[in-house]
Amino acid sequence: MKVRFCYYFLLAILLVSCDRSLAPAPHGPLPSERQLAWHDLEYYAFIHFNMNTFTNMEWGMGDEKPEWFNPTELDTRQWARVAKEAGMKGIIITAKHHDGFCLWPSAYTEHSVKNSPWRDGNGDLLRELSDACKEYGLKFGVYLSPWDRNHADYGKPEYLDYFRNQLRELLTNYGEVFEVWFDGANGGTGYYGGANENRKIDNRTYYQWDTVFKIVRELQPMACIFSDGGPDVRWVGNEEGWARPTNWSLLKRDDFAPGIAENLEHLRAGQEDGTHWLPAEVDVSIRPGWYYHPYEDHKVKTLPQLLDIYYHSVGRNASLLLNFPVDTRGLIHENDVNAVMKLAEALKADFAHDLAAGQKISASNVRGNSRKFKVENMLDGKKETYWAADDEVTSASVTIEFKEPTTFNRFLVQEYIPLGQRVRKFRVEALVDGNWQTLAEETTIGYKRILRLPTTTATQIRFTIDDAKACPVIANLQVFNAPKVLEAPVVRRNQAGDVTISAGEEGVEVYYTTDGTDPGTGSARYEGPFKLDKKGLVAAVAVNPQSGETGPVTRQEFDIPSTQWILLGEPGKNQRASAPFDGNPATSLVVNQPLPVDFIIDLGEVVKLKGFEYLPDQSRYSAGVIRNYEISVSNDGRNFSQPVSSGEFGNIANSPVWQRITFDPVTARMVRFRALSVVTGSDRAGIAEFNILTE
Ligand code: FUL
Repeated sequence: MKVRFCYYFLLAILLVSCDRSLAPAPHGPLPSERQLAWHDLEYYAFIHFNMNTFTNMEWGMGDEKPEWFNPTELDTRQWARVAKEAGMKGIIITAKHHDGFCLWPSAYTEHSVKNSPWRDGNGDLLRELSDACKEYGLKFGVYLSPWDRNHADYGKPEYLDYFRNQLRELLTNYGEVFEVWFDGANGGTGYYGGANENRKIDNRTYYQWDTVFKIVRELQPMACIFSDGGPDVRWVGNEEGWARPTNWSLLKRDDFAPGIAENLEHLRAGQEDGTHWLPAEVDVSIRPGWYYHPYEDHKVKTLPQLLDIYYHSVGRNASLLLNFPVDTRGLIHENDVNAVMKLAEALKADFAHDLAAGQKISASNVRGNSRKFKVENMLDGKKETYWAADDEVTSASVTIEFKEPTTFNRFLVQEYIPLGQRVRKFRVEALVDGNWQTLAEETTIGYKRILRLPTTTATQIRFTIDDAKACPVIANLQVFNAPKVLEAPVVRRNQAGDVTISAGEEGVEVYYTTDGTDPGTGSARYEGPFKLDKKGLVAAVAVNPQSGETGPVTRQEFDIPSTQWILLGEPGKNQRASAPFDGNPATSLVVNQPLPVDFIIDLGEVVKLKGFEYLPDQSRYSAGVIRNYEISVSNDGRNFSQPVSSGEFGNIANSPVWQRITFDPVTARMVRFRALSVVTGSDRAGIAEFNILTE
């Protein structure tokens, strides 16, 4: 009996030790509980709102007066509503930026809202925002700039107490904080309590980061700490809105420190052999600047740009921290609201219907043939269940068989990251008319990877992991058919008279007319540039070839082409002399000459002029924006008429958009566009585009 018992006991032990249904062992650095919670957020808002909003700056010097901070309609509930409706999960606010002004009545400085006229000095913006976040079910996070250009002690050990005290205030008084944001900009010129000097610090040692991190852990154990090198969330190495397609949530963390971003490439792609779990956060503003500037009201990112940002961040194993530069009223500007809502709608449509759900799925290997790790786990919508392969298997295929031919263009896959990031290389293929076609060959997956694929109709889809650091563990797989983005096409004509039309989305067809009629699928289909060497109107529309759906129509008028035009005189000697006539708003001619500056254009023929159009430089910090102008004409380029038009481009500093001026018709061959003055902050005159209007 005893022998028998021993026999069964040993057999049981043997079976358990061979039981392939045991979960795979974790591989490599693993995410902490707080990092796992953070991964789930994916998309949240940044708000840059502080003293810079009122000084129209990006970085204040620290000598600003608290009285200047005076929002007239501040409403943090509007911010929270917008973030919530946009599908975001939280808000991080610039509690203190580099200029040192505090949005909360800190007990440790006078440089705060308590000395501002806002709410008669009784306001606490962090209180209002944290309350609004609670009301709307959003997480709340704080940006506390280590660099403080206001504080007299910055650079000395005394400042560290101040900094830590402020951190304690932020982490004690406003409920749960999900992320603490430490920016990398550190040390330099500043006001520093009136010293007005340049103070350099050693980023690695000055702040004694370990002590700072301990405070965060003590007061907010679930808060993730962001900086160039974490320790919980890393900067992605650019502020343009993208991570690399290969993106490991791993980094050799000890090689990095806040403010020391020596190797941007590693921040962008992570490190396969990283020593710590350190996922990337993509921070980017919905406008060119982080802070509000009225002159950027027309520079809010477009839907195609925002979609690219989403797919290049959330779609590449990073989170997306999208910034709203709240305006001087204290509201998210209407243009920004429209843009982010368009993005929300588009994302909703992209992921509306999972085509993989409920389909037949099989795998080349299932761990221990166990039900626990069955391949169907990838389709069950639960993040705790996953498909896993046997330990020795580092390449495997999963095939989905559709009940009927199915059209798709998005592929979404997620590793089960509590066990580590494993996949090095994978591929997606489709069975189209009986033949396997490769749609994508990619590298890492991580928490989430979303591929934008060419629209394909197939009976099967095959996901193959070609290489992994350890057996694959995949939690989720989804397939979608995202509708085409049908934006109003951009129609341009270059100096040669060639018209190009772009719809900003692959796989969309464009139709156009040149006779003023409405464009549609019955009109000419745009296949490439075409000539328009006279006055004309191009009307264009984008069409989804699958559904026949059409987008908004663009109607672009063109006057006589600039083919013969020559810029005479000094500005004409500049190499970019053709930039004002090249039909490309992204190129400009900016002239380094004292005002007034004359731009004399020989049109090459005598025309009847009745006006002109001017577009100033469109780069982030618009250069040479002309405010006051004068137009004269001539037939020989030497003797010019009295001005046929002169005046001011109203509000051009704040709104550097197309200006259209008309005047009584006059016949001439030469036009002199004289820049009399430029907007404040500019000492040069420039032109991105110049058109004339003829009778
Ligand atoms: C940068 C800062 O210097 C900017 O002003 C902004 O706050 C951005 C998010 O981080 O490095």
